[in-house]
Amino acid sequence: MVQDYGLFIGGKWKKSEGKRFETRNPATGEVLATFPLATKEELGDAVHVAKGAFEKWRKTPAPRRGELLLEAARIFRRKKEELGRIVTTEMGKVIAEGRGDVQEVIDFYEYAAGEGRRMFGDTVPSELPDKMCLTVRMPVGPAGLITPWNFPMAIPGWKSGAALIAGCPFILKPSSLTPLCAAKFVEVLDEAGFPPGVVNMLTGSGSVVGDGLVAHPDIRAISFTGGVDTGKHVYESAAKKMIKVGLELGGKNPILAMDDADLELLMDGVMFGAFGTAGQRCTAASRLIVHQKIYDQVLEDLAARAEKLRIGNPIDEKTDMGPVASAEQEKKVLEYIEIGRKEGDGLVTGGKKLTGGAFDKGFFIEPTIFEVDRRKRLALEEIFGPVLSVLKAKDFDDAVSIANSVKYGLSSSIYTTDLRWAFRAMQELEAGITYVNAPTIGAEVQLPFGGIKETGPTDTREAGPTALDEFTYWKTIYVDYSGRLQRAQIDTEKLTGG
Ligand code: TXE
Repeated sequence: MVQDYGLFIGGKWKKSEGKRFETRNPATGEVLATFPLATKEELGDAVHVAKGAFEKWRKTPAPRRGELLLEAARIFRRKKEELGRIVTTEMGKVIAEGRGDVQEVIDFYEYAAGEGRRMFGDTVPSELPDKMCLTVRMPVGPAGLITPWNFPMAIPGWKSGAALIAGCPFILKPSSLTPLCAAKFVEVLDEAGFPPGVVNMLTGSGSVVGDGLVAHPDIRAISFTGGVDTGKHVYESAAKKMIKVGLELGGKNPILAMDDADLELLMDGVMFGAFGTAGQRCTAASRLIVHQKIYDQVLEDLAARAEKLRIGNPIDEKTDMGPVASAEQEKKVLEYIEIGRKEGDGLVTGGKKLTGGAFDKGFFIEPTIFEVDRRKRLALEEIFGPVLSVLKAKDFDDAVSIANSVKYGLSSSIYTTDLRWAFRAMQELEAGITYVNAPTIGAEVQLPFGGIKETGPTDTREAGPTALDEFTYWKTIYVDYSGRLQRAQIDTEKLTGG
């Protein structure tokens, strides 16, 4: 049965005045649920409620906030299978990855809960006697979380976990491709017992709800994951309010394959990195930069491995790669394949939409590999689909220079058995993340996640201890218990006899 959802505001599902849209399974075309396009007024209501809840939530001791996060993690664990299947059904990643999406929420909520008993600041010596100086984190206020469809539980999990432990109520605005995942996500938080108004969700358009959140004067932080153009637009309008903005905008992540690499290990990594989630990860390995000495061998092995991948309904445990997430994604990826052909890139394998039988109902594209010249579009632009560009490098320096020649800087990787190359890659690859002998994907929640260049500003990082930076500001506190006026920079002279 297709359920018609409302908007989650102030701890309740509310009917919306807005028009409705459907969410579908990208493998079968089946309608899964319907959701409203929230109106401007409803956005105003949600922000009002979140602002009201902030007063109480920020005064709730952080360890107590952490207990609620732990309770939510426990429910996510209990419902992991059910939620993982919803991720797969609505977004199209294979079921093992659907479960992984939910596991990432469990991991991060558990991690963030612990932060409730840390959230360390500093105590710093004063230059004057009988005076104490310290720094504490303060919550910035209600936050807007704008999320994409490719990690429909994990990304809301990262953003909300950090906002909640910091003391910020939030309004989640999920991608219109995966609102059901967001609704199920919010249901868990509701069951965990967060106070009304702390957790809110509005489905709707980027222009009304997304833009509206960024522009609203009472929204004090925005955490956004999505495309570069939208991200830049969000950054500009948030700058007008001078609020905190976290942006994560994708990548064109390279794997460097040196001539001393373990080729079996490399192949396993490239297959998972390039074709996991049908290439629709911000950290997907979309470029393989290969040392000329092993280039021919690698190309041959790659084609053989890619052609063995089983494409099909992602809910089937045996499927290696599911569909891309939407008709739009399919169009975009097929356009890039066409660009590759037109620009004279050498098609190694794949290159077609899969048709016939069950394929006709979904958005299935063959795992595709091109040999690409370093100046061509397939070598430089994010495709966000199952398309791998292979480039030939003369040596290590050449490989690094190709790797660094794109506008993105999220993830990177090197396969080598030589420590010199491994350590130089750690130093020289322009990226927020570098893996050694592992593909470009596989972030763990206890470490910072984010990039440089047009992947996003370097002053915020999701996950890890830095996650708090998106939702807190530093307050510096001076406590003078001398009982007299003490003047910094002036009375200090007397103390040192100066
Ligand atoms: O992203 P959008 P889309 C890339 C990837 C993909 C492309 C487009 O290349 O093909 O972006 O995907 C909301 N103000 N990535 O269209 O539009 C929108 O409703 C505020 C990389 O899904 O950026 C959704 O909730 N918000 C990426 C979110 O922004 C607005 C993951 C992302 O949508 C808005 C996804 C506006 N004006 C896509 N307009 C990654 N970094 O991994 C839209 N939104």
